[in-house]
Amino acid sequence: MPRSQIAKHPADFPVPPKMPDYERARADFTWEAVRRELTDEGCADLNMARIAVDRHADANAERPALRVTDRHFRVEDLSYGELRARTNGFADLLCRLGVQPGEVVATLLGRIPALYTAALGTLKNQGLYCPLFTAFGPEPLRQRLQLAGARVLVTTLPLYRRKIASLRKDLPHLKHVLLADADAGHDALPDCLPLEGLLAESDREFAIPPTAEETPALLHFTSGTTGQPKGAVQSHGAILAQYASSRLVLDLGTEDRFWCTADPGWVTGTVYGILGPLSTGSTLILDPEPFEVRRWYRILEAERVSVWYTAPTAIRMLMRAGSALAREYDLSALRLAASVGEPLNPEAVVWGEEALGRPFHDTWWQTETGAVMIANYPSQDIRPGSMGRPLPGVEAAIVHRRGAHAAAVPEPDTEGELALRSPWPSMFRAYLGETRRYAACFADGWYLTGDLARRDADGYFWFVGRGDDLIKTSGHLIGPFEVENVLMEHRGVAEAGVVGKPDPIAGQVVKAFVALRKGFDGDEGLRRELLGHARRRLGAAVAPKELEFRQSLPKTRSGKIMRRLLRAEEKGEPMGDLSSLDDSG
Ligand code: 6R9
Repeated sequence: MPRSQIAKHPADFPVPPKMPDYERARADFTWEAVRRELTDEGCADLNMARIAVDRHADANAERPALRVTDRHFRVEDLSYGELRARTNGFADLLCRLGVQPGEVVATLLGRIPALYTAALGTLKNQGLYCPLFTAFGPEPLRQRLQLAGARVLVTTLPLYRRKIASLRKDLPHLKHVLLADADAGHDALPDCLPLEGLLAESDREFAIPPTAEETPALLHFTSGTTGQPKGAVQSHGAILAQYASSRLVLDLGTEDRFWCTADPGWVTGTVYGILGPLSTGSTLILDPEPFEVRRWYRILEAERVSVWYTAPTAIRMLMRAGSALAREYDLSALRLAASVGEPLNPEAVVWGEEALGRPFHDTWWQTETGAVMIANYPSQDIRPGSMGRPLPGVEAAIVHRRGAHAAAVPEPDTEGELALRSPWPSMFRAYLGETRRYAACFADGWYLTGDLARRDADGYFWFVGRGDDLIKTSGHLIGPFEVENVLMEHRGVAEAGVVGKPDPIAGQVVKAFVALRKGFDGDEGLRRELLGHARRRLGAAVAPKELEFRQSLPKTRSGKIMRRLLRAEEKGEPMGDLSSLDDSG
């Protein structure tokens, strides 16, 4: 692993960097100080939406909060004052619809203003905000909406027709579907309501009920290796870590134009696509269009993006298009580029420096951690290939598990499981309805992340791999179990095993191995049929890209499919002697 460093550029910081001395910042840091900074004297109200929106609207209502581009690069600004009014309107609407605090409001939306209105308005009404991914097919959506017991869904007419309408009968809890694109006063469908029309009738004032730090706020589904998806719940107090990391990791402030390219259906889309950056008073650049190399460079240039948060898959696609293309654009406004979601190879860090004039700063976190926990800070030297060092206020370690115990390994450069000392403000407070599964994530005061890593002698962490079977494809976490279940629905399938196959652009692609029942032929027609079935049920983002037939799949003595062996085979590693393996795989 390269140990070279990319030195920071002092001239890049016209404003002094937020953390000139890392060790000192760690020593001086307290969450209490962050709490004091964000709340009024003597008032412990920690409502996320108040901190993200109203606090800034009160100071300067005119400052742009959202800058929305359209397909033709025309832009429209929405000020903090307008966002306050719209989110008040949404909270008022929820009240009028009889939606109670604690009930789940889900969104199935791209990056359009309605998303921000619904997310922040829900938080003002103390609802639980649950984003869903628009590239999911009906099956993952049904499962998540059911598990969440969602009361309200905000979506668009085409998404409703394609993915939700047929599920409605399976969702008795879902009382209201609000369509963001239906005309005011015009009921697009009999069982849906027009969002904009109702907002126009709503009160633009809303008294946010006093919100305690532990009031539940966010619900993000993340995949498990077995069983149903897990609903990780964060409370309003998570805003402390989301704000602190937006300042220290992303260096954000009121002068910044910040672009987070993450899809709003995943945790990064909520935490750094909405809450963290707004809490610093910066302006969010929103592009509802899909990835396209030239389009992205044009946005960076035209919108004078100063801080950019993106993912390795996108960076690799930009790299493939070449650095000459990047240099055609004026990216002089860009002072910080950061990455998250998958391992960032050292070449990508260096390429950023060459092509964009800025190296990529890697950052690490998970749905469960609620905010960045480990990072290469803008004010510090980057160690290419390393995830960086823990956020001040957070203690990270490499631990070894023994039975129900976990012990920190003091020696540097030892591989083990990455663990974080519990708790911190944005730590998940529950897996919805699954106390045991939640408790199993903790041992001896540590939250166990499931990732394997090393820590070097200087305290930098290096990602080694996942300790489980989950697949990261284009930065999205996919559970093999969900995919296997859908393949098993087909009458020809006897066994299915799903793994991540290494891919130069997406990091991993979803690959299925299938053993057929007697009487079925593993020919091209059936292969296509199965891939088509999976795509219809799961959506393009989750369905396997490749499918291979096998006579049988490797199993443990108790009959569990050993994905680890299928994975090793994909990497060209020897399968070893199957007979000697037991259930520990
Ligand atoms: C924010 C997010 C979490 C998993 C995590 C790890 C992988 C995230 C990474 C990284 C290597 C990084 N991951 N950041 N791996 N280097 N900088 O992605 O949340 O979808 O829950 O995924 O992603 O395996 O455990 P989530």
